[in-house]
Amino acid sequence: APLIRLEDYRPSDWLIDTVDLDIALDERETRVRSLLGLRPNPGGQAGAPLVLDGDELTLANVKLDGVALGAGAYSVTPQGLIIHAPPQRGFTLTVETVVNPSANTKLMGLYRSSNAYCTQCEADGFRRITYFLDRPDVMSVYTVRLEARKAEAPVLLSNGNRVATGDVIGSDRHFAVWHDPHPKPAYLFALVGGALDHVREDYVTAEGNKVELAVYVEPGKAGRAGWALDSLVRCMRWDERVFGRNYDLDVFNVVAVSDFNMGAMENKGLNIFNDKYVLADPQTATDGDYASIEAIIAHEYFHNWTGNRITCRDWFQLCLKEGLTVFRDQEFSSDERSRPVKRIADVRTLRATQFSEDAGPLAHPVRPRAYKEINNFYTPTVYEKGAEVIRMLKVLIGADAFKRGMDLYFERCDGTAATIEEFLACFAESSGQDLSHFARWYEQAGTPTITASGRYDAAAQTYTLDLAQSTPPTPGQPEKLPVVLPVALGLVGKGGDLPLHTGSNAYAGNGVIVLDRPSLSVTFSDVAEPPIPSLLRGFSAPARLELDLGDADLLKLFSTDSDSFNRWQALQSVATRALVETGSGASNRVWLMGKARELAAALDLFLREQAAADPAFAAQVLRLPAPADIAREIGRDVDPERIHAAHRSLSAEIGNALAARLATLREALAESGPYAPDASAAGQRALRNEALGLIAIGDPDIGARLAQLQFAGADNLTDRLAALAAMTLIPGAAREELIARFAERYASEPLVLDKWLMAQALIAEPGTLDRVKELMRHPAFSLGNPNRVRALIGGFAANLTQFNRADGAGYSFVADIVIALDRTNPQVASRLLGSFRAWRMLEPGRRALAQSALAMVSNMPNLSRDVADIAERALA
Ligand code: HT7
Ligand code: ZN
Repeated sequence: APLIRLEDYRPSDWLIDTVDLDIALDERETRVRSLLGLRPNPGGQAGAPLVLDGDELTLANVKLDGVALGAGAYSVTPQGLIIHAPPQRGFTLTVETVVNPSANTKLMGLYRSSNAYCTQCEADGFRRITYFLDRPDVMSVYTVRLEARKAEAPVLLSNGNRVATGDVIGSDRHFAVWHDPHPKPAYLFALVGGALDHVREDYVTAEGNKVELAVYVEPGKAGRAGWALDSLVRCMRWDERVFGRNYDLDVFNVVAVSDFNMGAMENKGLNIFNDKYVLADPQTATDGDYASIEAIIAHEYFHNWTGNRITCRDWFQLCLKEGLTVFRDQEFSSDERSRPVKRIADVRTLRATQFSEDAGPLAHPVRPRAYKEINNFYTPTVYEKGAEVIRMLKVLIGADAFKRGMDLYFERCDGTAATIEEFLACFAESSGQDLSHFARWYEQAGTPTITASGRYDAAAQTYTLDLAQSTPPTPGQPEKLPVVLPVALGLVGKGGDLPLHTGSNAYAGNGVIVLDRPSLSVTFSDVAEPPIPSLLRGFSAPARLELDLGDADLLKLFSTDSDSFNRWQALQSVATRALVETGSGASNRVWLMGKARELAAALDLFLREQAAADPAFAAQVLRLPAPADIAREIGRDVDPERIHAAHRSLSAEIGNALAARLATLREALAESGPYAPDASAAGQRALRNEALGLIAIGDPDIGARLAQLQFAGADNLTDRLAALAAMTLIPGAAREELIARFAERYASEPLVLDKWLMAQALIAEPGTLDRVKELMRHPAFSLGNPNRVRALIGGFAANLTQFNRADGAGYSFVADIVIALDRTNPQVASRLLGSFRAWRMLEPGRRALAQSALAMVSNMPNLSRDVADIAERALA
């Protein structure tokens, strides 16, 4: 496949001002008539042919200004339709194509999910519906007439406002016409047709416009759509209040479908969701699901301004909409819930997904410079690191200048397909700062390491902090330059934060040092006592921190730091160090037990004095770094079994040492009253269930008894699933029995059974591979549904010890599935192949086996572009 490069961007030679679509839905032969209003682009190349994109289409006929084109006037290729000598003026092109939605297993373009018709057009699925200039900088006004059998599809939805409906006289069919007045790129087009139930609510914007909101779901599931609708209303108000953004159509529809490649899609006025991120009730959704639904509903809604009104000039600018919109959804959730707890959860995700991507062969800049398959660039780097870049920008220029910059961006770029340069220019203007160095964050891949050490001079009453940065090489970028790192800090004395006085011009004045060069020293004066530095507060930059602080100082920060994030981080750092030492073989189990006792003592005090005040925070504190985090920290010659053993020993020792405290805590937190999904009740459950996990590792007998009791007595899925998860840690007949009971109870709930599949796929025991193979034959599993694949096979690929089995059987199994899946759904296959991203850091035996599994995939004939691209880059 050709490499597409940012530097080769050229404006389109043609523009499409209007699109009139007439779509007659049929399971196997959907007819699409498209009338395009075209004109030459003054910024393009005059006299150029018209090259329309197309993929797997059957062309029925093509007319120019209403006249059928002769055979020599156009060519059809597997990639599209070329009109050789179009008139150099405005004209219309009518193109009729036929597509087969039932045969579309790639879930891109028009496809069937359950019994409904739906579409997914980002990034390049529209060309699978009709021939088009399928690029984001071609923006058009759409009018869409949908027609279908009334019985099959009583609901017909598209973008914009509904302008007409009616019956097709003399037939069993009906139609609806939708008009979207906002010009948009083709990737935001959507349609839905089917027999769907819905819940609805009227909404009046801050500007006084009435909007009909609705959430559509499969028949019988409307009772589970309320939380999504409620979340929608709350995020709409929030966007008005915080970003001054009002909604701009008369309707806003959300549709949940059960076959979807990603989480959701922000099609203008018609968001289409993976039903996992819409459906919720206490019996079938966990607290985590409620939080994800709230966040993803908000994310897609926020795209209406950051993505739709202002879209991307080209796909290299993907972070312009995704990074910014993730930032916006994170802020919304922080305001709705607990800001520190949300930040901790986001940083855990960032480290687990983005830091590991950055450390391996698939590392790439937030704005990549080249790609073969854009669908492989919907990555944690573009999304999560992209959001971190916006967060740093806000810290660097301050909240006021950030707000003015956003306002300027909305005003200046509204209705355009914009670039990162145009975005940054708004903040340079609003802040008066030169952001050219900051812009390096978009170009340079890799996670910087900040090295910090401090010196106290008692006689001079000064404290000097030496900071340095370095970024390891990444593919295609062997040499790295310094980036702009805002380091939020405090100097913690016995009675709390000491005042910060310094003449250094690296100090921004708001508790932030700007480390924008290879190294710098900052001296603080009037420091009356030796402080403990608390650095990178709130995780002010997406970097690794190497700080020369002993465990005793870190444990002091854990108990006294005024920054909640760094309190949590301090304890994590002590645990990480202990696990890295033992997991890399540098220290033994006896040494680890000493560390476990130190950690347990600190945790005991914390739980006694503070857990009740903020259970959600306490739950985060109790959750140790995951084995995969430790593997990443070790970084080379990783032995997953040794890390797992260390992790288990540490958890067991802490669980044992805290057994009495954890039991008391669980009783104090016992559920009173019916389930409520709010953050406070969820925080209590989170703490109770973290405690259960630790108890179960420490004392399997007590753990099993508590888990069984909890399973039997729970009135909600969160507690039942936590009981199941605790039992998966304890091999034996009782575990198998609970697994069977869970499956019976939820036999008709695919989304719940996904969690059941995943819980089993994550069991860190040698029998898991056989169990997973067996589960592939379970009626709950299907290779055709992305959620099922992600739960069972994706879960297995995330199982550090079993995916990385010493005999390589885990690699071969996943590789075989990637190859099988590639024939039907290349996007899901290539994401699964991404599980190999950390193979180079493994010890030599596993490394060789992983490499040959990757090579086996890479050598398969007829691979999709998606899978070939990942295999090639992973092996490079
Ligand atoms: N913007 C959406 C991306 C998306 C997507 C991309 C490729 C293939 C399928 C897809 N479904 C959704 C999701 C979002 O970030 O909001
Ligand atoms: Zn998005």
